[in-house]
Amino acid sequence: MAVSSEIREQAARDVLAVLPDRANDLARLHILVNGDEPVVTVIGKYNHGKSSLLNELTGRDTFAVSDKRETVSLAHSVHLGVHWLDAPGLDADVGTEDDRHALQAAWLRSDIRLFVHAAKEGELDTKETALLAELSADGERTKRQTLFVLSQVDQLADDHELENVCKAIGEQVPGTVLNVVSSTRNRKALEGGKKLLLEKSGILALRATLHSALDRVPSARAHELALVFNDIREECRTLRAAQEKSRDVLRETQQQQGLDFRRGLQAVIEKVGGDIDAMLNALGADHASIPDSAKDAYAITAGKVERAHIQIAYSRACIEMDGFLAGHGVVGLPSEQETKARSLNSVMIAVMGVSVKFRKDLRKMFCEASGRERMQREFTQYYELSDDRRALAKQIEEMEAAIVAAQRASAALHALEARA
Ligand SMILES: Nc1nc2c(ncn2[C@@H]2O[C@H](COP(=O)(O)OP(=O)(O)O)[C@@H](O)[C@H]2O)c(=O)[nH]1
Ligand SMILES: [Mg+2]
Repeated sequence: MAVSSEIREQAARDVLAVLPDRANDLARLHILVNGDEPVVTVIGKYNHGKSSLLNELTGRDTFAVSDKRETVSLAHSVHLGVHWLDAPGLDADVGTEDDRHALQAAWLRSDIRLFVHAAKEGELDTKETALLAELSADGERTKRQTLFVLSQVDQLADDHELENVCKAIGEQVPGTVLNVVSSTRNRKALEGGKKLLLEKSGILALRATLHSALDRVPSARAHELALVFNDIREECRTLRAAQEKSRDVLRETQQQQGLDFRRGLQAVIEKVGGDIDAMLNALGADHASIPDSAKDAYAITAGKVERAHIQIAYSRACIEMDGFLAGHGVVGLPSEQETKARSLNSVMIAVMGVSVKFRKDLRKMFCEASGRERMQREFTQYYELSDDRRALAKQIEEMEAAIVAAQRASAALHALEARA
């Protein structure tokens, strides 16, 4: 059943947003979900007879044959219910960026790969053996099939030489069935009506093998479809589990830090309050309100002593609290509250003001519950607005957005799978 393109595109977008490395798998899913004709592609080096082979297999001269490198991008033809794809050669020395794209596309789209190697070249080179290993590993996973075609065998002197080549290759890729063919012989036999030569060309036998391979394509595709869905689903799930764990750890950190701050602040406020209380209790009569006269300008008066005491006690308390706040990253005002007067842009000044003159003000601020609660509340507010705390909150927010994206990917995949 064909799946609507909106569902496919949505799935691709949502999954790629969280799993960008799955682009190829998603492209493959598109093909599998669409259920188009089975795709047979040739793969191998330049001039090994790939295009000729496709022409002989289809019985039509669709694909360009040449001594020069010819197939630059993907050439394709649908014939007898099969989609035939001619890919460029995989020689790195002459390959271009376009070639690589074409090869990738051929790899992606193929259900059956005909790996073509010209007999006169003898053994496989390292590039070919590497590719075969890759094809075989992919085949194990996806059940996509690779048939080895030993081509242009008419170019060998005799059967003995053919045997030697087959033996050498057999040692390189043990257990591989070699489909021995000659496109030239096939063409000649057809043109000359030579039945024996036709048999000897190996094309008929290869066609039969290919036929059986094509019969296995539907079950292979079903296997691959389930496999790719499964892989992506699992990866989404793993990703989400990791994201949720990270978010939980971040939240826990956020909570613990907040708790530590509030407790620490409370302890500091209690301590400075206690110190001030003790200091005030130790003082004698309050002289703050006795005015100094002009004659006292250079004299130490009781009023001046009183004010000095208050100022020192206040400064000490502020320094102690400031030390605690700085240790928790609470120093400057958040940028949106800053004023032009730089010296006023500190949290301490914003909460405490610049000075205190009287005992009753000190007591109100540091010793009474309402004063302490105010400090606790206001410093905690600034703490939450500090850079580190905001960064942490932002991290949590981003992680939550990532979790939502992963959930969306899972849902989109599910929708696609339900309709596949
Ligand atoms: N002798 C011989 N030549 C072949 C055979 N198949 C292809 N060729 C020639 O090998 C050259 C390359 O063939 P082509 O199919 O274009 O190879 P491709 O580059 O792998 O697609 C051409 O000159 C073909 O005529 C074959 O079976 N026998
Ligand atoms: Mg070609």
